[in-house]
Amino acid sequence: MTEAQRIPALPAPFSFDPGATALLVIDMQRDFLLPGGFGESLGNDVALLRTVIEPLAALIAATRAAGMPVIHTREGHLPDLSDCPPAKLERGNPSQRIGDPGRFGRILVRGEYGHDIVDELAPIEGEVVIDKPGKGAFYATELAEVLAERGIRSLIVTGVTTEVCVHTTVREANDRGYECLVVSDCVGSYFPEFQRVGLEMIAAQGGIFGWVADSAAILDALTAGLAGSATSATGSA
Ligand code: C5J
Repeated sequence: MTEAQRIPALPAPFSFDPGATALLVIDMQRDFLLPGGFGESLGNDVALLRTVIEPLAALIAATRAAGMPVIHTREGHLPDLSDCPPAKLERGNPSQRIGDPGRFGRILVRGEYGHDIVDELAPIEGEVVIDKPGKGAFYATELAEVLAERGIRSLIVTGVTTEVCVHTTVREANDRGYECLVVSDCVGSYFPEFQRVGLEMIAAQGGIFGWVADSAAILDALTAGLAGSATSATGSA
C-alpha cells in the first residue's frame, strides 16, 4: 500500500491509495468529439465536449508521471454488428445509425477512424484500451478482470458523456464496490443541464454513486504525492 492521498471533493474529501487507483478515460472518441462526426450529425454541439480535452490531457500526463494506470474505453461494435442489440441499432435518426457510413468511417464500428480516440488523448504503449458494446464499461468487457489483476479499488473517472457512459460506468463500478471520483471538468455532456445535474446526482445523498472534484484538486494531490516520493527517495526532509 502506498501513502494515502486526500482530495477535497463533494460531498466529502476523497481518500485514495495511489497504488490501488486507476484513471478511467471513457469514450473520448472521434465519433463523439470531432466536428462533422456522428455526435454532431445528431444535432449536438461538440464544442461542449471538446472543452474536456485540454484538462484531461493534463490529468492523463500527471497520472502517467505518478506511475498510476490509465485505462481507456471505446464504445463500438464488431463490423458485422453482431454485438449490437436491435434495440440499440434501430434507435435514433434513421439516416445516421450505428454501422452506417459517416464522415469518419462506419459509425461506432471497431477499426474505423471515427471509433478511435482523439489524437490529443491517444493511449501510449502498455495502456489498456477496453472496447465496450454498451454504455457501461463493465458490461460484456474484461474491465473487472483488468482491475482485479492490478489490485485497483478506486477509480478516477473522466470522459464522455457525463449522463450516459460516464454515469452508467460509475453506477456499475459503485455496485461492484469501487470508490469513484468523477472529475467535473474532465467529463462532458452535449447538454449543459445534464452536465450540472449529472454531477449533482453522483455526489447527492452523501455520495450515492461517488465523489466529485475538479482536476486542479487531483493535480495538486498527484503532484504532492510525487514530491513526497521524491523526498523519501532522496532521504531529504
Ligand atoms: C453515448 C457515450 N452518449 N459514450 N455514448 O451514446 O456516452
